[in-house]
Amino acid sequence: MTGTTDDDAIDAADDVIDTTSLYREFGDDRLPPGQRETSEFPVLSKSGTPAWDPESWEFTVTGAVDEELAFSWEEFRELPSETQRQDFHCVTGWSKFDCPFTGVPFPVLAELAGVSDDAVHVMFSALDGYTTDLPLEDCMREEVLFAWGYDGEQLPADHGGPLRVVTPHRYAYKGAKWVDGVEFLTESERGYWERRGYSQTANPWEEERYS
Ligand SMILES: Nc1nc2c(c(=O)[nH]1)N[C@H]1C(S)=C(S)[C@@H](COP(=O)(O)O)O[C@H]1N2
Ligand SMILES: [Mo]
Repeated sequence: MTGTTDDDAIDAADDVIDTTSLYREFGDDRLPPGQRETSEFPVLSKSGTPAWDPESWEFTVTGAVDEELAFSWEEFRELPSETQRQDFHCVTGWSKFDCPFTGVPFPVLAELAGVSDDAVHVMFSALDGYTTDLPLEDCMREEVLFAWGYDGEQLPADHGGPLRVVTPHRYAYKGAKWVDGVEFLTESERGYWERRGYSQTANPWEEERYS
């Protein structure tokens, strides 16, 4: 992992870590059951693409941590980042293979904040009012990225730029676009789609679509 600035977003794509074999942990096939592969990258948002201001944007880490953290956009971009080739599985039935995302692995942020022993769950929040939740152990993986880059460019706004979460081991609604906060919880809570009947665990290889 190397520190990066906006200028070397493209250089960061040079060393790509292939995480596409993580499916072997969950099933025999790279394509989860009931999914079809697409080369498109559809946009799925509950409402429109929110505006953001790099001057006032703030990302916070709160809740059951030793030290709550707040980052400006400039500070966040100085965190150690890496580029991974990842698969992306939408609960509506499409999967996109080999997505090159660049960003900060979840465990890096967790380490900086110091996660409390009684933390068991995580809630992500976003600029459009979206929230999504995951068990802590499903977040503490190198493949869960706070991604600011896609295919060597800044992440497009429709796909969650400036910053989104990606969760290649879970359906993609677990990855909050326009993420601006992560809260560590001592009890499980439900996010936007989880309150509306979607699965809390969302494992594509078990077809955990609804709860
Ligand atoms: N903030 C926010 N994040 C979100 C959503 C949303 O509406 N708002 N939609 C989710 C859903 S249902 C999916 S499938 C993916 C879609 O990401 P994409 O638009 O880049 O394909 O983002 C997820 N993250
Ligand atoms: Mo989705």
